[in-house]
Amino acid sequence: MATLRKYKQTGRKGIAVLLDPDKVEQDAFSALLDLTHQHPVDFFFVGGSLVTEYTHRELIAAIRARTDVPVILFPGNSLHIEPTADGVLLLSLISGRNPEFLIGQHVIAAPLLKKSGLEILPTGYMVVDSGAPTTVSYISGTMPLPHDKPSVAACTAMAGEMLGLQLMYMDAGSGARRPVSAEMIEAVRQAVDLPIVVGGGINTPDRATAALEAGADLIVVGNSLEKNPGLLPQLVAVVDAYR
Ligand code: 1GP
Repeated sequence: MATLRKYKQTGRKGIAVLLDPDKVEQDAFSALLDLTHQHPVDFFFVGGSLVTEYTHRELIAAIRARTDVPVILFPGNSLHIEPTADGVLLLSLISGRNPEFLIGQHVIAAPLLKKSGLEILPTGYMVVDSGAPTTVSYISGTMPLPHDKPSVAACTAMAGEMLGLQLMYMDAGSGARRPVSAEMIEAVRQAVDLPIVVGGGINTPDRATAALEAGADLIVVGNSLEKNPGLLPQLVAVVDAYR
């Protein structure tokens, strides 16, 4: 698997499509998978902070039936571990101060993960304020990083890198009105030498360009592609320009 860890080392940039098991709508999902044949994406992320239909296994099987793009779990908690994926973002919610999402869920998941054979990707997860409450902040009981405090994000990322985390994921939350700012991405880019993943509200080619220009290695797009799979070719074209 073209592991996500190598993105920074190789200078490669990429796009991951986030599929939330609760929101997958069959026609749009089929259209999206068809489009990825001509407009290849780097990863499918599967998950979300609150999932009510536990259909990860079926969703992964449906992806595998149509494409060989690696599938990475984006779990909201330890119940969302599905061994048929390729890897898992082991998220440590370092923007928050809730021990449950810094270590608690990890302890519960550890024996399952050890047996699973999944590639474990220790990830510093930073939720960034997007101007409105997000599901992830509410469910995790944490305050997001202030949108206009790049230095706080930079120090948080530095601490995460020193603790041994291997990726940084800055997320404005699914459907965010305001994505993570270029200033904040730039500050984190300067602060750490890790692959940087950015998501939340990236719903236009311009927003994708802004995140990549500022230093993101991988952008994550969910909501806008669920609503409009036809956006995929434009987003892939933006990423291709950096390949
Ligand atoms: C959310 O980063 C992801 O966790 C993707 O966000 O659904 O807004 O694209 P969107």
